[in-house]
Amino acid sequence: MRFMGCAGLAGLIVSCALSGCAKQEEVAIHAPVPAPAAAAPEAAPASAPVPAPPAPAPVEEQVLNVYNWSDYIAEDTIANFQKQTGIRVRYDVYDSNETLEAKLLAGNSGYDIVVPSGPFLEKQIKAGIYQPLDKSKLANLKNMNPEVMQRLALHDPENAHAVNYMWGTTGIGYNVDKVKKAMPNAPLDSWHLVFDPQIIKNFKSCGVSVLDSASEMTDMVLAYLGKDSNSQSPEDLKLVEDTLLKIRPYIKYIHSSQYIADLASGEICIAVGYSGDILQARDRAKDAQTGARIAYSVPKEGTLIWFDSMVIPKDAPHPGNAHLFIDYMMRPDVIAEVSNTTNYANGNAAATPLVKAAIRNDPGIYPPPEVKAKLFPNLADTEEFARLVNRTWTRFTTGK
Ligand code: N2P
Repeated sequence: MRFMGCAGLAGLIVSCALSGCAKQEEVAIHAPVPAPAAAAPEAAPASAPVPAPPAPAPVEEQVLNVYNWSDYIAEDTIANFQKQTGIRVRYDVYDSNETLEAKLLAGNSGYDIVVPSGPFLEKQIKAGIYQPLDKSKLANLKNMNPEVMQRLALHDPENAHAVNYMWGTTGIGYNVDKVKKAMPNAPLDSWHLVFDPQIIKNFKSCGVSVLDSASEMTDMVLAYLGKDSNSQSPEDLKLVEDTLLKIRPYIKYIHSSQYIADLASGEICIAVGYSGDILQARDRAKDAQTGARIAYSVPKEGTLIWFDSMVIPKDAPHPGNAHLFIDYMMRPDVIAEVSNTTNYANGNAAATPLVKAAIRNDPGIYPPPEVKAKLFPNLADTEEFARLVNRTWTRFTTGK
């Protein structure tokens, strides 16, 4: 598991939930700020009844616990929030919705802000684990892009709980030279590149990775097979499973964040991954001068468009600070810098002029209408279908 650098955020409170080192640090940072001592009541004559002193207003400690995707924030986003508010931030990362969900369902996560994708958000809202936003505390909501808000309302009616953080697509990252060498006429614009066993076998030795994301991978194989990507049919799922098992021998690993470093270094030559992560690999390769030329492709059969949104768990210990953070993240200058660093599009219309032209005009990041037409949303599966998908995924990951 890679995380958005403990090093990159030096000086901040960054614990490492995914590597199991969060606990000790949590103890240190969760020491509550002592509430102001209530004024001692005047000594009263023994006979008179003593009125109970008014309860002091609850004081929220100056702490915020954020759980976000890895490689998904600018270097100084958190540091600036800390500086401007005096609120100390503990920032943990995950690289799959399944990891986030397991943590939330276990209860008492201690997180104030989490960032699920649409279909997971939808299920989790229905399960009642998030609190409605207090919009009177979110003055910057006016900056949000109405089209993105509308898309999000499919998962969160009336945008009652969630504010978009970033959005993007899932597609294919590849090393231009290595892929060409392994197969000069490789179908770079098609899911055939990874899901057709006769084609993917050409890349076994240069290395192929896919996301460890059962629901997304299933949707993409359905698109490859020409089926409805949101099909809930067990027969269609059987075809997905057959396809996955046939390509399994040619997959180097199944992981949702390692591919950034490995594409950049040349360790692998193809990754099914998230748009911005793949473009981060491209930039890292340039910066480190590894010589790897990385490109991102949205397959012509179509792919997923997803929206990741900030929400506040019902049991969040610091909901007031969480609202401050969401409002801060809706500042155009703040969120534009996140896009400029991560190569993901944001849902903030007022931020667009502040996003670098190279990013704003990159069709892999802000897809033009003809690409958008090929994108489909990842809708929540029924419980029954989700169970079957998980079974398929176990067979694929174990190769049996
Ligand atoms: C960031 C990946 C976020 C996209 N590394 C997944 N929805």
